[in-house]
Amino acid sequence: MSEGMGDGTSESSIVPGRPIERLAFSATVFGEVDQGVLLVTIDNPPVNAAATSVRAGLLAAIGMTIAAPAILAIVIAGTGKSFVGGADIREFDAPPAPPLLPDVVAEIEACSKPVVAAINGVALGGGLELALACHARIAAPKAKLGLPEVKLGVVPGAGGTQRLPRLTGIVAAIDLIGSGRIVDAGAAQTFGIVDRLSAGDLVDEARELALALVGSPLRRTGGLSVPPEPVPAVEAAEAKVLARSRGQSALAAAVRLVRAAAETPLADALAEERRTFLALRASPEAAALRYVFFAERAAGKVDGLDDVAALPVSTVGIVGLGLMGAGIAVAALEAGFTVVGVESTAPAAEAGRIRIAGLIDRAVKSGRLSAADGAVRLARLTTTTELVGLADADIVIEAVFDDLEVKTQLFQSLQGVVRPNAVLATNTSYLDPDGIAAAVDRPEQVVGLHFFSPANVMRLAEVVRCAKTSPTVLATALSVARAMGKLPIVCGVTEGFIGNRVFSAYRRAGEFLVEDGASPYDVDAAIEAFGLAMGPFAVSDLAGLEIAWARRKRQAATRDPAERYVDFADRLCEAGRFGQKVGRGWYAYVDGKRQPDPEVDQVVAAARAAKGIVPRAVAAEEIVERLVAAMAEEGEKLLAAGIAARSSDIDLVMINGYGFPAHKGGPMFIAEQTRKAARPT
Ligand code: 3H9
Repeated sequence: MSEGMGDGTSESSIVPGRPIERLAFSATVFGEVDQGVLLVTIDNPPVNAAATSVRAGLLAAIGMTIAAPAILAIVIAGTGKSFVGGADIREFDAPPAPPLLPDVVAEIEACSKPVVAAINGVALGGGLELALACHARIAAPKAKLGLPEVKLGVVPGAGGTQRLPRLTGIVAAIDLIGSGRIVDAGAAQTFGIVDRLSAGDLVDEARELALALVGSPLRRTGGLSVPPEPVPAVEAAEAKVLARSRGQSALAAAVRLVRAAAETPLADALAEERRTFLALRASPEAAALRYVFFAERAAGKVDGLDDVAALPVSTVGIVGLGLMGAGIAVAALEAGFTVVGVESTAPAAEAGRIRIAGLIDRAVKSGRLSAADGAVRLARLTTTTELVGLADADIVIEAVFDDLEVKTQLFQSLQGVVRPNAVLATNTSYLDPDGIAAAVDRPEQVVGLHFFSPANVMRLAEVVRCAKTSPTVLATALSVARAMGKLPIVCGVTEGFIGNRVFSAYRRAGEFLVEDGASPYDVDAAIEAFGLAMGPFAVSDLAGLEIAWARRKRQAATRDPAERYVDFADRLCEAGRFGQKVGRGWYAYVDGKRQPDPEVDQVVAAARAAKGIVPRAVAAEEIVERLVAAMAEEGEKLLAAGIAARSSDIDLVMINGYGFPAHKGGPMFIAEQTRKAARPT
């Protein structure tokens, strides 16, 4: 290998038609000339992020190509599963270091010789921007492409907002950049992002394509005009993105920049894109989203599982096909598992099958799934009333009524039916899974797998490591949850696990605020303006007030009399105000729409008066601060008790299970930022 890092090799060693030794343009970018084409390979594991050495290497490769008459064209490819996974996110906390990606991209586009991107795997963010600047793009069928920058609180910063719409049109670009969604190579071709899909050897085909372009005028994406589209379609695409923004700035900025592509000269629009990118990159919103990105990767690293392999799973048994069980079944079918659903009676089994088919049908009708794929999924489902139908299951997930006796009896019956190494997972929300495990002969096979409703949609799954759960069983539960598209978070045993414990503390804090003087409506409005989809009182109405009421009654005998206790929720339940399903709870529901109810204000006022509390005005900032602080305090208790492994796991639970806005980082993140800000510098 040449040691000539940074400048490749000397021109004299290049002989057309004959491969030469491997060149090193930098520590991560290598080259090889074959048939007059320089194949530039990016090798920067794990995802070939466009770190400084990659950018420097690419620039050196372009420089050498321009200077070497024997090189006719360039092909750029990545090693491993990635083309380029984007800018190096780890560099975002420091000032940008030259060479800058926009400059590298500009050099590629301006190159006098054809440059072809051979997109072998993921081409995301800056990786796709690099490809967009090439003169042609050929992708492996398994490649995935996208500009997911908004998910990190930024906009594409290396020309993506200007070059993508020149290929796809403004409407599609607003959709793709505004959602940050990733598409497969076939869809990318339909959008006009890639010119062709490789049918055989990607690099050979890219080389042929590059040679075919030699001598013809090059198609520079930045030089294309944006295809005209009807204004209403553009406005509709914009409105769709903005509706999802929940107070984030990156989405609106992305839309504004894409629209500018049709109206502003390229150089000016690129300068504006760069300014916007840099400003957003330094924003608290982007810092929070970067934290969330790395938090998700950290959550996958579970203590004690380093060298533990998951058991192979092909058949998933689900006992109980109500709303939760059906949602779990749909997610399992989507993951490719064979599913055996068990219900207690034939009509219930049939109702379960219809519910599952209905959910799949909804996905087909919305266009998210083809009818053929829907049929394939449904064909992998059987429903039965016999537990013996679970004899082949590798894992059984129970989603029956949340009652300890019902669940323990079920697990005892299951152990006589399933294979000795089958995993037994309970979806309990509040019961003690150790109690369930204690009732079976092989407690090491028992694990908690707590899904959130609707289970086919919600991304969170709490994976509960019981006292005796074996590492293999835990690894298997994690791998099944991941296959089902979930973000599994491991936690220990406590009532309500991570999420419901933190949520209860938050709801209690909401009630304290109301007792102090805020109205439930003030509390909901403040936290909704902060970014949660629904405040605690609206959520209680949706879930039904009677569940928490029953729990409070259970706990009454053991409650510390010195503990602050607010009883107006009890009064509401006594008045039959069980929430949305009965049309009255914290709110009144008129034609399905929630509205404040003076009767609730009266109940609250009476409760305050009984305690001699004179209500005071509570500002929205105080409401948000106290609600978030209550979550973080409960989180600290979970960490201290070893229920959660790291504070970022708690944030992920609240973001993915309870609608905490990801761009705020989570309650633990906010508490840490507040502590940092208070520390003397
Ligand atoms: C951008 O490009 C801005 C530009 O527009 C403008 C520039 C001027 N950087 O997810 P995995 C690490 S913004 C650094 O488990 P997978 C990750 O932390 C960027 N590190 O693998 C993990 O490390 P560890 C736009 C990165 O196979 C390891 O790689 N790009 C980056 O399931 C494996 O990650 C994106 O937003 C990165 N860009 O999925 C793409 N990406 O082993 C973000 C990953 O130490 N990345 N790492 O825990 C992804 O979506 C996925 O990682 C990917 C691979 C699909 C690439």
